[in-house]
Amino acid sequence: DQVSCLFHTDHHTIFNSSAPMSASRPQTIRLRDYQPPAFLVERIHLRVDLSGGTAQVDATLDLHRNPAADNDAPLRLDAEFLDLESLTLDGAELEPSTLRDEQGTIVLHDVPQRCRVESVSRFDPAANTALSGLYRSGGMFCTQCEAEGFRRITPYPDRPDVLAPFTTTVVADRATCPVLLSNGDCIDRGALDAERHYAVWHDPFPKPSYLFALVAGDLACQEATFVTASGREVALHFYVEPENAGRTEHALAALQRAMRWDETHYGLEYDLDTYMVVAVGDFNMGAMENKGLNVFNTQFVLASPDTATDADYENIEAVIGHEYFHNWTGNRVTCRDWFQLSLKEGLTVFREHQFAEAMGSEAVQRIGQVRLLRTAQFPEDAGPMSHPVRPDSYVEINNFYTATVYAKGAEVIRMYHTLLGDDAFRRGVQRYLQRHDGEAATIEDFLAAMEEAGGLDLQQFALWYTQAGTPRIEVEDHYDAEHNTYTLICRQSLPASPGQPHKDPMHIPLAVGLLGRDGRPLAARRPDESTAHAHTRVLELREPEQHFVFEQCPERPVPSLLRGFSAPVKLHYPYTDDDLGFLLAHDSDPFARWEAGQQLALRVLLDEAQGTPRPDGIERLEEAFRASLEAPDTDPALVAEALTLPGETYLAEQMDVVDPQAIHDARQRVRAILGEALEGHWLILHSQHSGPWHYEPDEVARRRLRNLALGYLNAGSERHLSRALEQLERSDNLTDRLAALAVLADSPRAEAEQAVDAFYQRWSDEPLVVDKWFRTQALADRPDTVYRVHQLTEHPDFTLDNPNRARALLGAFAQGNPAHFHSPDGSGYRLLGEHVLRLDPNNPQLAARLLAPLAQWRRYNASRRHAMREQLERILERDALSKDVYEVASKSLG
Ligand code: 0A1
Ligand code: ZN
Repeated sequence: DQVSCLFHTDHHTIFNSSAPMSASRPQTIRLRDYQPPAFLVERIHLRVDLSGGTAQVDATLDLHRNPAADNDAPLRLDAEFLDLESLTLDGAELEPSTLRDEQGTIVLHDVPQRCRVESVSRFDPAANTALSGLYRSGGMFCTQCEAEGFRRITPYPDRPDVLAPFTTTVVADRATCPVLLSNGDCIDRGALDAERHYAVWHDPFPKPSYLFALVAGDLACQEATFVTASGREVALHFYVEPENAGRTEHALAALQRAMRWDETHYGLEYDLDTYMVVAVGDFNMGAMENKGLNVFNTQFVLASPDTATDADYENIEAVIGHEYFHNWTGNRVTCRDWFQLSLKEGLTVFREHQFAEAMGSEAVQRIGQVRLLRTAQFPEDAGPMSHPVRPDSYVEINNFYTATVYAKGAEVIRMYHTLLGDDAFRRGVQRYLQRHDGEAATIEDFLAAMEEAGGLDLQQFALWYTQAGTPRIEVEDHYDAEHNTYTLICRQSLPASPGQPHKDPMHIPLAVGLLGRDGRPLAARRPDESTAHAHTRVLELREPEQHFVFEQCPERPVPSLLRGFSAPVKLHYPYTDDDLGFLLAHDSDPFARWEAGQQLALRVLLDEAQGTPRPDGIERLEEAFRASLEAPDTDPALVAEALTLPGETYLAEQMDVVDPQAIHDARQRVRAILGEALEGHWLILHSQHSGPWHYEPDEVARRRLRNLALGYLNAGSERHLSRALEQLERSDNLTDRLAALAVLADSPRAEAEQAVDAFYQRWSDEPLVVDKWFRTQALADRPDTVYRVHQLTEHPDFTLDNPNRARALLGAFAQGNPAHFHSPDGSGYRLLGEHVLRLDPNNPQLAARLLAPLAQWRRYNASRRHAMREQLERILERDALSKDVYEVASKSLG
């Protein structure tokens, strides 16, 4: 089985604490049990020899007792899947097998105040299919240590509150691994013998083990420099496998922009002499912020017009920025424990969002952020895995790298920004970083810095970290014509969530504006204001019900509520269709304008899905679309957003019992109607050829509009299929080719099927393009989609060993194609269940992520519920299930 084939065992001790659970229930880790580490690491020296069949790791740790911990607490060294050849304490050999607790951790009692631990371990990187710790990807060796991968490399107090300077010697064969990298700066390199060479890296910044990285392989490097604000020159090195040379230009330029932005916006400079980025084909997540040596999923770094779409180019800039911004928010100041994950992730995602808003269109960025929050985070927050931004317990921390911790966490940071204003917020961040530089901090530390910088009491605001679920705000209003007063009545509530039956009222910033009958902003005066004004106001909700009075209000206004999406809530106000049309036409807040259009479309789509279509609704939507299509001087990117109907997942969010097929059919019908009614417009849009491909905001928006047009033209009819065939044939870039491929993948016509095959033949040497080919078919709408996805799992290029490939087919199908995943015969669920079970022994992290859609079973009708549960039960019956999958499956059923 998988566990034993990971290791070559003889007389040595194998630590496999993360081995699949057997009969015993896995342990729950709780925030309230936090204890400071008994020992701190003064320095660590590693020697990692990759030249043999297995990796050999020699580690020397200099330790001392932590004055902040219990005096008699033992020294704990985490270790997993290691073949431990020797372990010594101040030179005396220990027998590790007698020192392990149930978790496999080495527990040493009666250790001197200061001591040295030396160890020699071995493992086989090529057998490490979990992609956690040190593993092989293609021809290279690389590492992934967050959250708890370092213990799979060497015995160590593998927790984020133990920080140490690392010195790492990497040894490997020169022929296969000419490039040897680790964190910090290279201080020595040379030959060991005829075959082997070495490099010594030193990272002076004390860091937790999760930020350790090592890479060895035959890699091409693109180099550039960056001169910091204070005049230091930083070398930027991008490493890729040779076939990807020439595809790092975009990422490199994005890095330079991110470095400059962090200097100008936050006054934060880079701190080492080199910044390295390595692109890896097998990676569980997007990228990793290892100190000075980021490791990236190829998908988020390699860009060329033939292999990356406009969306990929945009994501690359965002992820490059995200990992760079971690250098301060995450690395210089890290997290005390994993419950504080959002301390680094929420803050860094927010900084990434600010960067994207500064580089492009603020409104378009905001719309994208809100779309993602509503489709990925809101359902999570309403389901069985719902947890607060700071969870208070977990079984497997890898399951908590979630939309809640990341995206809702970023919204929480945005609310501080809204409450404090940009200047005070910036000062708060700087204060937090200065005060905790070189430390492992908590969310309370951040909140305290913000309170001081803003001169605010944020104790109630802190509930955003501890209460799960999406708050609901009901707004009513009242106009008193006699006294010219207008009142907004706001009621907030928060649904119960697992372990949290009762909730307290939250502190919620609600940005509002008032519009007059002429469509212009309407001035009014709040009782605490000296004069009336018409600007956006931030109302602060703190009570279950609050009345906000506006005086000197000359007429009954139309309220514009939750401008800029000022809080991650669901807001309800009894707008009429006329009100929404009015806001769509006149609101000065571009986000609110878009939102009014979406709400209008949502009504039409829901009526349609519930079998009560309203012709006047469709007509209104058509008018709104026409107005967008004909609007002069509107940012084309905003027009594209306005012409994109709410997605099926967001529609599902609005239904008590979700009917994925009805939602899909309704959306398709409405698309077909709009396609036909506005055919002339779509034809014009689609035939507006731009010149050769160029990644530039206006061009990107134009391509998006062209491809939207192509989609509408082919919705519900095949009249314009030839346009898709021709576009696929003639385009010079992947964005346009994929848009055409998506249309063709839905068609049963022979020429369409041939084109889909030909696309594969043409691009079969490009893994990232082949991923898209799988994804496009997983998202296709055909009577036999489930069967086709099943067949694709048997395609020679399909493998569960590569996370990008597994996600492209199975992740896209289960999350992005609800109508077919939820096929009434349960075939979609069975397909997913089977592959989760197949994947679990090899890559439990990925298996647990793919499983997530089944957790939502309560939202569906009885027969679907039954069939979904059946798969969860089937999974739970498996012996030796990973902690990862066990936690998701058992919490889903529980
Ligand atoms: N810290 C990274 C995300 C990440 C998390 C876990 C990983 O392996 C289990 C890998 C990457 C980030 O936020 O970019
Ligand atoms: Zn991050």
